[in-house]
Amino acid sequence: MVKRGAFIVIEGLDRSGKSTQTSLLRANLEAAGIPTELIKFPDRTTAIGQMIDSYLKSQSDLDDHVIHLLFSANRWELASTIEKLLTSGTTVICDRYAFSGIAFSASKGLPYEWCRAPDVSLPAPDLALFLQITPEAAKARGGYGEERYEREEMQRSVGEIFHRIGAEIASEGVRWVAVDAGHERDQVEEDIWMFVKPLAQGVEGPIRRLWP
Ligand code: FDM
Ligand code: MG
Repeated sequence: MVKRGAFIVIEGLDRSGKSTQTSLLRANLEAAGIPTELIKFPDRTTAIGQMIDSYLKSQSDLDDHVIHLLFSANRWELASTIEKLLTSGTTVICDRYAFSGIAFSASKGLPYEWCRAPDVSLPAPDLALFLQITPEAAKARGGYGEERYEREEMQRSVGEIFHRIGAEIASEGVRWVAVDAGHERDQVEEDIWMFVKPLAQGVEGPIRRLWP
């Protein structure tokens, strides 16, 4: 049976080391000879992505429902690209995905079920890694930036909703693994590699869909 590429999602709070670790993971996969593509959500380069960027920088204001739908639309813009890559045998790493979509919008008070709806039938990851860090440790790493949502209270409630998502999707059959991101960079890199390595040679079976 021909194998397809693995779909790996990395989630976490701000300052949890997502960008560093997604780059290290890509380098490790490439060093192992695995064709790999790294996609970051939001993808701020598209027309929708530019609206999201302007909102995050507080250069524009949008209704909470509207920005939620734009984040989801931004994933839909890339969904067929992700599918093509996976089918052609490329491993895809996403830095944030639909789980961030729910965690951040539900933190603002939008109903959890409503937040899940627009992402129904997007490609589902074969593995979701959650980089776990306390808001205190994240803050100690140099503080949050200037963008919307980069505040301790917000990060705390986002973290709580991520836990709910993790429990829920694990019971639905998506592999959700929490990695302790409070460790040294090399240790976190090694822990992530331990989970990804078994998938690196490809995955059998069709691409699954959210929410399984
Ligand atoms: N974010 C990200 C959301 O609110 N919804 C989403 O669907 C996604 C993908 O955007 F605060 C939030 C999370 C974060 C902000 O993300 C920008 P980066 O990773 O800091 O660029
Ligand atoms: Mg950020």
